[in-house]
Amino acid sequence: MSDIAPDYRDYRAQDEASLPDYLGRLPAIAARLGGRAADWAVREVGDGNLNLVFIVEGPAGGVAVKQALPYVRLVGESWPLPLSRAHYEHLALVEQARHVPDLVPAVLHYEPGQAFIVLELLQPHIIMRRGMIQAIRYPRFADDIARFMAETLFRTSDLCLPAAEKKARIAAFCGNTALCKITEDLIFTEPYMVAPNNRWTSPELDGIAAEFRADAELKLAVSRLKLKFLAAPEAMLHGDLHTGSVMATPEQTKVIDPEFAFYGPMGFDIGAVLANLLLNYFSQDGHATPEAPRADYQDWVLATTVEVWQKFAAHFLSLWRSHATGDAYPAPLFEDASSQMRLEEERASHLRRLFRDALGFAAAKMIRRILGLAHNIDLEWIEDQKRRALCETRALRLARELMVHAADYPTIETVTDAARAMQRQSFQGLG
Ligand code: SR1
Ligand code: MG
Repeated sequence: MSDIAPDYRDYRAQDEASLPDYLGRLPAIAARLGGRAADWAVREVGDGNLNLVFIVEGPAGGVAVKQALPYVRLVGESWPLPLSRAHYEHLALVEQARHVPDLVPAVLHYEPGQAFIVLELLQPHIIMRRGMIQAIRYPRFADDIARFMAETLFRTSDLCLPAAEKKARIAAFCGNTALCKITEDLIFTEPYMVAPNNRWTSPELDGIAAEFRADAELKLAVSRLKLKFLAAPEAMLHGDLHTGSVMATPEQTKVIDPEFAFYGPMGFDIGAVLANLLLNYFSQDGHATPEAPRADYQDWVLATTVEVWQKFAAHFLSLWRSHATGDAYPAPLFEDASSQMRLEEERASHLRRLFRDALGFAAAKMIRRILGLAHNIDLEWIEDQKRRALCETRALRLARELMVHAADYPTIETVTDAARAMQRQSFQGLG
């Protein structure tokens, strides 16, 4: 593994006109598309915050091309961002494919100097967040995302890897500092201070935003989480594991976009999934109509939230029992029956700590999507501003509670019960 990012001297941002020529020079890609480059249909479809994404279709098939831009797309050229994020994304995709090849898109080609990756075209998958806004159910999701997290987190941790190998992998991702800095600022810092990037539903949320900025307990809790994010390289993280980083059909789940990958605390990825399910849960009230109520769908979202954690914990524990080949908890120390029993208790208590971390990170991710720069369309697409503010207030109130009192929520069911109770709350002037 190398941490040396490519040379970008010949980089040029592609557009719909230039891309076919470029791809035409790649024999395997040209064969996959079929016909002549001039006949390929190219659409730029990127709707994320950072990159260009093209869908290219020819007579024989299609591909997706993701290219990094030298700046943050959401903001523009005033916010430069290194092209090297494509290098880290590629490294992460390759690593993930070793453990869960069926849950990530196949990499068909990587062009280091152009910061682009050609990927299998996922059809008829859609971004799961968009599907959830339409109340589409994803019966495979809990199983799949639980396996994705358990496999990628366990197998890149000290529970599975020898120390020297683990350190080499940490080093390989060390240079992804600009992407980590986005997380450090936008998730753990700015929502709790006056910052030009922040925005929220105003004036309805002005009061709660000010309250959070003055809330010492909350700021200490989020700072503890930030320290963990900065200083706990437990495993290779996806780094941005929200429902916009999942392409799904009811039958299949694919995790995309690991450009924020680095070695960090496991709870960060798990918390991202829990947070985005909870945010969607609270947003449903804003999408419901008398003709199409969403209560049943909300039940599905919370049942899925419970399953995600439970299936993750079961899969992670089973890997730990069967594949503990790392330098942590050395096997010779735990050969006798009594030590083995204690080790099993230790595993359970480790999972309890991990759950607590995950709740804190989930809370931080809920708050940043409502008070920080980058919001979720689950909530943003609620047109009635007062209704949106009500959904957001419920999410913020639950998040504050989870972040400050994580220890009071020992099981995932206590969290979903609290979400249900919060969903019944009304707040003066909202709704
Ligand atoms: C400036 S980038 C904002 C957000 O977009 C990505 O999806 C990450 O979540 C990042 O924090
Ligand atoms: Mg992304």
